[in-house]
Amino acid sequence: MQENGQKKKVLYSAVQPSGDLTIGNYLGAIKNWVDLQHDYECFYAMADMHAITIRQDPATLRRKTRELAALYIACGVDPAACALYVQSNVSCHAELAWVLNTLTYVGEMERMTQFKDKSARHADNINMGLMDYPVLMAADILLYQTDVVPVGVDQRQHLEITRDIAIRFNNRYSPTFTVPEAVIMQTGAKINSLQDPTKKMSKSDENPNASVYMSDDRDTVLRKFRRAVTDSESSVRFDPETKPGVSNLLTIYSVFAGKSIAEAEREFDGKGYGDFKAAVGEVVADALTPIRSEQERILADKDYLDGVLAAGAEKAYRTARSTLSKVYRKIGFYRPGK
Ligand code: ATP
Ligand code: LTN
Repeated sequence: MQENGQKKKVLYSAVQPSGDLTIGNYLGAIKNWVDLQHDYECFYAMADMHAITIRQDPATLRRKTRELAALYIACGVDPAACALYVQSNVSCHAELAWVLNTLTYVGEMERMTQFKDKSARHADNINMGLMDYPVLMAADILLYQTDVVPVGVDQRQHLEITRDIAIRFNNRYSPTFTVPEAVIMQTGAKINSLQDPTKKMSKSDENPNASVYMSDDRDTVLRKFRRAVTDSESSVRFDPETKPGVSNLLTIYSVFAGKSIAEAEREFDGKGYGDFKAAVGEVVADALTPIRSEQERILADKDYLDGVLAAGAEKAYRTARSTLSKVYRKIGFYRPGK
């Protein structure tokens, strides 16, 4: 409940526990979660069921899931205010996905950009799960009667199909699901690669110098920024068209330093790229160091972390099961004694 007695709106988001998170994931997703967590009723998941659509080593997946949970908390996600949980711990996700599959057409899934990209990158493993990825994502979101979903631009198409499926179900049966809205953040919505600044920074980039990972130590962060691709001029100016490298660095600097782009431009007026890149590296390293040590502290306290995840799953389950029971009733599944 809010102070004015109104029920808070529901916010849902998730990240896959595959690969190491980059500062792009942090600025595009987790940082926004922290900023929004007290204004909404929040559900934040580790999407391990989505992660297995690409082949994963079991021990690594388990470790990455815990590390991601600890990272969320280290970044400021408050487990007392939000339901922080592992997707596979709440069986309703798989159950609703099955039902929604019967309202989704194969042609719609074949047209999804991410499916086409990932099919090309993993041509030896184009499994049904990869194609069904958006339906599982729709189930995640719709189970919680979600109003808003903060994601990066790359997820916009999945949000559109989630809305279509919700509307389709509501029309075929009766109003059941809230139709969610995507919230795409402005600054930091897209952080680009340090090596090819026309391309998004991605945790699966093969060039380790292209991405700054949340787990990178100070020296690595400073080195990666020192090597970042810029241009042949020497003026620190924001102009994504003609100066993508410098503009990307200015964006990163402005969000980490909490300054506007204009302030950042003024600060580096007349300075060379060497000084500029060193300053960006410093501000990022200063922000990541305490997050990393906090993450290590949380990971060392297994009882605490397991307690948070068990409580999160229980809270999520209560809401999810209530939606799923309604769905089962509406589609005509028989329950003895009901
Ligand atoms: P992959 O490279 O494995 O596809 P990814 O780095 O794109 O992964 P996801 O797990 O697909 O990461 O995305 C998690 C969240 O982070 C999503 O909300 C996504 O939009 C956001 N995100 C990912 N990369 C960036 C980026 N470079 N800038 C801003 N947001 C990003
Ligand atoms: N596909 C998303 C992760 C994800 C998600 C969700 C995001 C799984 N389920 C529900 C928002 C809402 C990604 O970030 N790649």
